[in-house]
Amino acid sequence: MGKPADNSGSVETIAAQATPPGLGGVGIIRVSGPRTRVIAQALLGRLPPPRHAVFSEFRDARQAAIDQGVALFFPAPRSFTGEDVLELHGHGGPAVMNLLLQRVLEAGARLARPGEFSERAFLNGKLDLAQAEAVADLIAAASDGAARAALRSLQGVFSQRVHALVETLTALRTHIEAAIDFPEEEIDFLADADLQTRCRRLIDDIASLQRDARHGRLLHDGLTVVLAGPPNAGKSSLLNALAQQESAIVSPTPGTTRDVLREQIVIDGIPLHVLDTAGLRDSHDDVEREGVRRARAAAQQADHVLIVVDDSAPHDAEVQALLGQLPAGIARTLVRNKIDKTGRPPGTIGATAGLAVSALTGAGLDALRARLKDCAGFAPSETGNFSARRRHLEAIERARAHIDKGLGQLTSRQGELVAEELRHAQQALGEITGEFSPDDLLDRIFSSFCIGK
Ligand SMILES: Nc1nc2c(ncn2[C@@H]2O[C@H](COP(=O)(O)OP(=O)(O)OP(=O)(O)O)[C@@H](O)[C@H]2O)c(=O)[nH]1
Ligand SMILES: [Mg+2]
Repeated sequence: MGKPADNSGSVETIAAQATPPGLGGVGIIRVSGPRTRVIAQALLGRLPPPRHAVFSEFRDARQAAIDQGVALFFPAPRSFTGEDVLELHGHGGPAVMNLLLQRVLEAGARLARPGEFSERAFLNGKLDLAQAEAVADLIAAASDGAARAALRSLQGVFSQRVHALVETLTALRTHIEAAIDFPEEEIDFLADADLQTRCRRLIDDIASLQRDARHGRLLHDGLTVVLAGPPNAGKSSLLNALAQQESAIVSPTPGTTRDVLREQIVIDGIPLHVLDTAGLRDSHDDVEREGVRRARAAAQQADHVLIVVDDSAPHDAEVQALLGQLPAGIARTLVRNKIDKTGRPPGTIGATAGLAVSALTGAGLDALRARLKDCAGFAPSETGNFSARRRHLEAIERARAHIDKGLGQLTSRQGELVAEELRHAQQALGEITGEFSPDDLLDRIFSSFCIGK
């Protein structure tokens, strides 16, 4: 964690337009840092009382009015950044906003870098890292669900879950470390039934956090769906049918698609990235071989793989091979296409949970859309979601791997190794909230924000 920025004389005062550029009824310039009061004096002729809207002229260096509007002063530490903050609400035109910003810079501020306000809020302990990211995610949210989830993360729902898990981990570690300090009792300690119960709870808790975070990430990023399967099965036709446009080339020649093609589709407000790939087969053609390699790589990265087969042709060997290569965590659905040829009824097929469709006639596509939506775990009435990012998921995955490894060592009574793994798990979780954060991580996160955030 960084030190409070306002304790150091070297902290610069930053300013930026907080509202989007362009024309608007109101435009806001935000200022934060130790020179905020001086700047307020210079432009307004006085310091507004804390947290009270004051109508005022905003004046240039020669005391001529640039604009008039509302000024708001938030003294440290009760502000978004934790520093002195001034907001000038003027008229939202590019020329007037530019004049006002130039005047603030001339009075002692410098232009803020992208995300710098949020970064200061984080460094001053106003928000943790996951919450700061939620600010950006709330602003960028493309759907109602994503916005609601981001707000819940901003309010700390995600962070609290992480903290609770870190607390459980700490308690467990303390217990195990105590056992290590008394080696003659270690065996008994580690065999303790209570300890076993706590370990199981820890595993359950991290699994549930991982599930919810995955869901939160999907709300934010959308679901990546990969169409894979043997050549000529109708993958490209399905992409076109789902996207409702002729994006991919369709032809009766097997091996038509070589590059990975990507289309964004929206189902009930949920963004899906659908990827069409080359048909999987052994080929002597270099280009096609590269296409097949890319197809396999895309399937490995998917949230959901649609294994598309031609219902009128044998396909078991290819399907088994593809299934064998998919990592366990990736959802998959067998899609039997071309049922217009076989006469199979559209929709869900018995207990095998496959789906029967025809890209040609559109039969069964509604069921396919519904399946994709269900698999994403989206329920319109759900209220418990929080937003999460890929970075958070990776941290949770790492933590889970350490926990699994550590608890595995518990059975062989290796207390020190267990404690070490739990410490790593704790550190991985700490990266989510920013308790442990490599410097470059902060740069990477905040530089992706917009200026003025
Ligand atoms: N009858 C019927 N033909 C289909 C259907 N879907 C695709 N086809 C035909 O099957 C052939 C192959 O379709 P594509 O969509 O190119 O198949 P693909 O899986 O992308 O093939 P590759 O890119 O070569 O791997 C084309 O002639 C399509 O018109 C369907 O539902 N019914
Ligand atoms: Mg194709």
